[in-house]
Amino acid sequence: MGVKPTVLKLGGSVITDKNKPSTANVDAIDRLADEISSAKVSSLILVHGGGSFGHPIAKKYNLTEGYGDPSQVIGFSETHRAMTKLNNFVMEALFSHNINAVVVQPSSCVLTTGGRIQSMEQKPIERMLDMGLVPVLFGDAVLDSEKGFAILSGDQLVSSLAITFGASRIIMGGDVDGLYTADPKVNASAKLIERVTLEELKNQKHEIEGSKAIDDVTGGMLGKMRELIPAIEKNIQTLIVNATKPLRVYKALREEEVVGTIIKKR
Ligand code: IP8
Repeated sequence: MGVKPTVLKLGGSVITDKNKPSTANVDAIDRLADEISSAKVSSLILVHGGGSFGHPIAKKYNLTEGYGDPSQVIGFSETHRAMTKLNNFVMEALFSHNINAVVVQPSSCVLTTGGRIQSMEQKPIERMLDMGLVPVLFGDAVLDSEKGFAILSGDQLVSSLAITFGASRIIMGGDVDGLYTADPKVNASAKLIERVTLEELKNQKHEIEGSKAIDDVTGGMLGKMRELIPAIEKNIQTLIVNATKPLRVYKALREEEVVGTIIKKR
């Protein structure tokens, strides 16, 4: 493989309206497609989350628990269908901004064991990258050798793709500016952490987890961090930016100075 790819995640909270079931934020998706197109990254893998498409349906059918009852099978199908609907919005926007994107559906090429990626069809993605195509993956319902099925998060995919394809960096586009010393909504003295090493983060994590007040806002972020640690440990620099704010993703892709949190191994 040639140039080391960049792995970009667009969070479900950015590309959907999390308060309205199955509602895409088409303006945000279009703006982000424009930013990705303008940034002209030479090798890119895109992953997006589920937001108000995948999550409510996966929850309704209790899919994270795995297969327990035949009535859940339709839930697998519906969750995947919801994700392909959301993916369509993303793909249309990418095409309209002249990005050579190709969908890679995780339900068809990833298997998990106990919810963790066990195997992923690697060759097609490798070839796509060589061809200058942009593979687009998303959090999805997948088949699991222990649980029957599982919900694979976009975050786990990001980490795994970055390691498998030797990514130079990961950019996580979410709905907050980055990691904070405390919950900025509760604690006025909370500060954005601009740079942090894995070691510092691990210590920090215990402090944060010990504080109940911070749980709500950082809970999701800590879950993300847990998934990203294996990639960061492999020296893949990770940057968290606020993708709801214009040009943050663009600047991150261009490696320009941008508000966010850079996480390095050391
Ligand atoms: O939003 C989960 O992906 P995430 C996708 O990245 C589904 O956690 C199917 C709920």
